[in-house]
Amino acid sequence: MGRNAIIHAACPHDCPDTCAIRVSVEDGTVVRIQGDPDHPPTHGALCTKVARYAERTYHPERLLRPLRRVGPKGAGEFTPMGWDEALDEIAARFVAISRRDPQAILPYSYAGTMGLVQGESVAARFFHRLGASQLERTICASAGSAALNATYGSRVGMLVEHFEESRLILIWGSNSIASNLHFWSFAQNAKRRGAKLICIDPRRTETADKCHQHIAPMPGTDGALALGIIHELLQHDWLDLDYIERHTDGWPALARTALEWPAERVAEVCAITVDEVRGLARDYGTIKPAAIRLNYGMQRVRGGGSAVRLIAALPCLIGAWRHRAGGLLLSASGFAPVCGAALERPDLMPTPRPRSINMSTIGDALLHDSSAQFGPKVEAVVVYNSNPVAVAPESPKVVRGFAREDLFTVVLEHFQTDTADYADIILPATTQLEHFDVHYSYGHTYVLVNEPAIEPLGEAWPNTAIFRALAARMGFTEPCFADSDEAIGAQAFGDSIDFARLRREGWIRLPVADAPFAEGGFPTTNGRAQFAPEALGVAGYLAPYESPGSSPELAERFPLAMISPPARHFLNSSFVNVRSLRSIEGEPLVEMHPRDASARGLADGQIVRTFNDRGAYRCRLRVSERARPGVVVGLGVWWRKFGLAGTNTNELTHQRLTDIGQAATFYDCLVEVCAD
Ligand SMILES: Nc1nc2c(c(=O)[nH]1)N[C@H]1C(S)=C(S)[C@@H](COP(=O)(O)OP(=O)(O)OC[C@H]3O[C@@H](n4cnc5c(=O)[nH]c(N)nc54)[C@H](O)[C@@H]3O)O[C@H]1N2
Ligand SMILES: Nc1nc2c(c(=O)[nH]1)N[C@H]1C(S)=C(S)[C@@H](COP(=O)(O)OP(=O)(O)OC[C@H]3O[C@@H](n4cnc5c(=O)[nH]c(N)nc54)[C@H](O)[C@@H]3O)O[C@H]1N2
Ligand code: SF4
Ligand SMILES: [Mo]
Repeated sequence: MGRNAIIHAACPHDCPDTCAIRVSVEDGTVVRIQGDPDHPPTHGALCTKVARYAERTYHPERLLRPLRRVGPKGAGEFTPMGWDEALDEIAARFVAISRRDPQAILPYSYAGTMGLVQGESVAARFFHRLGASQLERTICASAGSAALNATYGSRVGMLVEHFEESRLILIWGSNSIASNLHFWSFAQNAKRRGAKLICIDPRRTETADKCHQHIAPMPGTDGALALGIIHELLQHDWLDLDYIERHTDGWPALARTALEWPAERVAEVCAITVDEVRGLARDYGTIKPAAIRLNYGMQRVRGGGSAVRLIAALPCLIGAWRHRAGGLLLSASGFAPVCGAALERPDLMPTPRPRSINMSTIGDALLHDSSAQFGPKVEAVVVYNSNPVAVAPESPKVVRGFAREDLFTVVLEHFQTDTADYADIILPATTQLEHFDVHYSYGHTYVLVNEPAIEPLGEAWPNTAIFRALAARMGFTEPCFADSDEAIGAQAFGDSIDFARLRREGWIRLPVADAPFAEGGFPTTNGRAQFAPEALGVAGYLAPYESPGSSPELAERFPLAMISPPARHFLNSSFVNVRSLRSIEGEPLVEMHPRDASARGLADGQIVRTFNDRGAYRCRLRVSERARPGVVVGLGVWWRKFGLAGTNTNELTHQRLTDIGQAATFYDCLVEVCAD
């Protein structure tokens, strides 16, 4: 930090790009935020959102003092209080609850910052030492992660830089221009060099517009499409039998399953044409090198884990991994040498281990009474780096849970989010410009440092400082509670990274081979990719919970499938309150295909009611061919308070979990739409 300086920073957001940033400071104020031109994946460019990060940090509505609730829960009425008073009160409540059972205290956090220091370091140590309930962090990626771990042994894949040499790129379940912009630059370079780009997405996104072909299956049917591709690969001898034999296990069983999926059956399940299935398989079987940019959009459905397993088999079947520009990338996070145990100190937990609560079913958890099976009723929640009232599924229940008068809620935040409205005490947290952190990425293979550029604004504290102060008040004397943020940053990667060099240079490339699986060597127990791992058996197609095939009675009443993917100018529910970005996104909308709109007598621009048995959501209708027939799209996790009726799309989603990985199934959701 300096009055005038250029600082090495990193983007903290939950985005695969994890950009390296240069922050220019003049007179102790941030004057410019730029992408680092030397960092290959960032290549000097930031997205529109984070280019405005200073606007977010200096936002007039930043929370800059601790606050105590004075109105009813949810009303958002607070009065300032001092730090000592706030921390004393929280500690006193925790001591009282812990005497009964510390598992009645629940941390709730996700990836508001992806930083290893301001994420789960001191916070995790604190809750482990306290014996609080564990949180299963499943709201985003755990289905795909579990599937990759099962198939490849870890979350590993192609290096993002190599996509520019691919000849065929399948962009599968991802709107790269919105949510993975720096991958998109490499894909565009490939396109300029003659590669074919195919986008597989129920919505015609801005990414689909720029690909050579767009295939729009119904949500949750990707597993069937993958089986259809495998079927064609078999029929046409487009397999790399040598690679299969030497580097995979379980092919005969997978082949038997795929034989049951001729293109006609696949086309019917996915609601696409037979030619689309056959053409896709032909391209995949014959254009080399072929790369798949798989993303998390396609795994937020009941069969999301199985679908990722099937798609992860594809590059093994054609030997795409032999070339550095072939293979698949869903996540590269398994390459990062993160010392989780040193950061989080699970050894501080009591035995037996406290129970775990799945964050994707927080609504049910908060409404659960004590029972032998569940354990104690949740009496206190500490929310940090997350906005569950807006982002968690089935918000009618989440809201009822957070509105409980007998629940003590503490929220560490930058802004008065929908969740902060339900807090008893709000603690003001620092932003990325004000604190130290270190980062890895799930979309590239570099680690980065984030040096603080400016002093904390107002009375904001880093998450770490807040949990350190609470630990002291609870009488936790373990030396790890005295570690500074920089010391924790050094522990994060242990000896794998030269920490002094990281701080000097800003980022370091991890030593990952160019074509890491050209000769097999997957990080499984025997080095082979596993198509039918013992615990999981053969992957097959699993229909969504809610679809005409699997729940015909429901589909009769609610015939439209709703998906609610990210908005380009928000980052989940972050940035929704940044005026310049909100004005680009406009207002909450649902998109509907003209055919579905005219069948309902609905017109573009009118206010509609989207509903199912769980709730109703009012917003403006956009009639658009971006939505395929049978699908409605509600972009973005809007703050509920910006919605017409104080709700967002999660009013309609449910809390059922994926087949593997116990993840949320946001895009597995039937609705009907009518005039309001
Ligand atoms: N601008 C921006 N960037 C973001 C985010 C954001 O909110 N805004 N969020 C960040 C986070 S937390 C994450 S996890 C990633 C998510 O990033 P991705 O996983 O790449 O997700 P999206 O880009 O939203 O792409 C999801 C796409 O999948 C499509 N989709 C929905 N259901 C299905 C399906 O069943 N099958 C197929 N094939 N496609 C489907 C949607 O229409 C959407 O276009 O992005 C990160 N980046
Ligand atoms: N309907 C629907 N719902 C979804 C999704 C969807 O596609 N559709 N996407 C899902 C996905 S993929 C995800 S990842 C989740 C994301 O859900 P969350 O992880 O809750 O992400 P955000 O909504 O960005 O909220 C993060 C909050 O953390 C705060 N924050 C940021 N940095 C810090 C910090 O350093 N300290 C503290 N104390 N706070 C900080 C921000 O101000 C912000 O309010 O949402 C999920 N919800
Ligand atoms: S949100 Fe993603 S693209 Fe934007 S600056 Fe951050 S890492 Fe880069
Ligand atoms: Mo996510």
